[in-house]
Amino acid sequence: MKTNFENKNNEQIIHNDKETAATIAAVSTPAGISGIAVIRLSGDQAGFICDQLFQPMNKNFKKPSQMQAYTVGVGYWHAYQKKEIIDQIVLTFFKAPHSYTGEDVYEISCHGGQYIREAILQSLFEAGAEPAGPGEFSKRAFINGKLNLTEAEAVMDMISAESSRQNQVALQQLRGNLSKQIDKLRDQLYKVIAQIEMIIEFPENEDSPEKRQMIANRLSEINDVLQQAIASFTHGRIIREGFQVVIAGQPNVGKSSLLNCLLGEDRAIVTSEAGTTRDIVDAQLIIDGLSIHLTDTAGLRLTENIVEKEGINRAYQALEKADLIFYVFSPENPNTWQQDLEEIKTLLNQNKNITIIAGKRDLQEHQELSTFLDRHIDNLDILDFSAFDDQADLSIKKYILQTFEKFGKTESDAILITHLRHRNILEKTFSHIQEAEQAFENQIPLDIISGLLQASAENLAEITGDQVSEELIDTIFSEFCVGK
Ligand SMILES: Nc1nc2c(ncn2[C@@H]2O[C@H](COP(=O)(O)OP(=O)(O)O)[C@@H](O)[C@H]2O)c(=O)[nH]1
Ligand SMILES: [Mg+2]
Repeated sequence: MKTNFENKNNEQIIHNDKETAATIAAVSTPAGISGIAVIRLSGDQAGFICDQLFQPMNKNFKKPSQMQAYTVGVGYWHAYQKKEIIDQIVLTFFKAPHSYTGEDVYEISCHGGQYIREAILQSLFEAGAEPAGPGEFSKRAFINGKLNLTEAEAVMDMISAESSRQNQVALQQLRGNLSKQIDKLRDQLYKVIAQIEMIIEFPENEDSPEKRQMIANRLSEINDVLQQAIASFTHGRIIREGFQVVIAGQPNVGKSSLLNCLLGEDRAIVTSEAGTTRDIVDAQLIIDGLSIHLTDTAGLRLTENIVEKEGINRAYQALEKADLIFYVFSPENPNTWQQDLEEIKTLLNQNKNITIIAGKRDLQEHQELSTFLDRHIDNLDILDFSAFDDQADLSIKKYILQTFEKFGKTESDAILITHLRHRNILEKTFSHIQEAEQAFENQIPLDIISGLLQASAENLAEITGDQVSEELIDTIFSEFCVGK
């Protein structure tokens, strides 16, 4: 669709690109019945569209297009061409460029009924607005320089945050922490490039072993910071995505009882029959502001039952993604202990992080289990546990938190990476710089090295979106929800 309108200098602007030209609308609050809902409208035509549909309660109120910026108006919202009054609403006006998207934005706060929401949205479309795509408001904010990419990603993270730590890392990112650190690294790189360029231009004055050594030192300092940032992803990913704890072991050892105990509710079915849990049971737990994803699995045993077999396959899939595995032993099945050791060995070969739970501590035979484990297990933590002990959940929770704290903890002022996208870019930058360092050592011509460093700096800029392809922007924003 082509939209023609005039800008402030009365020049006719023809936008062929619907994405930047159209005035877009979407409901920004979730579906379902709520006290109020907010519908957002953004674009040059927003005021004109509202004029057709909004009737101020007070006759002395200005119409939407003439409202003072950052004020609200109360009034009636009409269907297109005044067919009916839909709702009594509050209209808020954010004037370009000081709005979320950088364009004129009107927010309609209406009553949160399904009919009202849909009818108001429909009226906006009939009056000339177009449906906003996923993340389109944020994408416009990015295009208009209101947010950079890391900040836009942080907005999404804040929306999906379930725990205070998730919220805190996202908030830091939204406040520009990461962007500033990345910009600083880029500045440092450009300074090195400038020094190299000086040597290329004025070799007789600028080239010296000392100067070359200084450049080599600078590059290795930059790469140290990059390496630390890459390593911080182990910690950062867990904060953003949650700590994955998977409970595994033979049937009937008390896995589901452990899950229930940690959750403080009877989530998974517990029976004395082996093979009760056949599917994966996922649950969420928040310990000290950290999101924990707990997974209870089917007991690992050979079985002919098709359903149980599938359950065991899923158990192995869950184990692959685990950050921490609680491998549960029970004093009641000494005949499977040896097999358990084999299972653990296999998991350890896959670099899994395992803690042994010596379960059913309340049983008399527990001592034998302890002796067996002490004899056969080294280098793994062994926790005694009984589902019938009131305080058991507290010590296990504390243990989970301590284990998480050990994961790649970084210094507080260091860069903390929480997105795989950022880590991949940092890794690429790191290897480019390493290549440049090598080339420098091997006396490769300086213009080649300068080119390599230039590429590294540009690569780094993909994190904040200062240098970024259209496709990447589309991919990132398409993961957002409609209305944001
Ligand atoms: N004595 C004792 N029995 C337990 C304990 N935990 C679980 N059980 C019992 O062991 C049986 C199997 O428990 P369940 O949690 O379903 O084990 P799962 O098959 O590994 O998930 C049930 O009869 C539970 O009541 C415990 O700590 N002590
Ligand atoms: Mg079970």
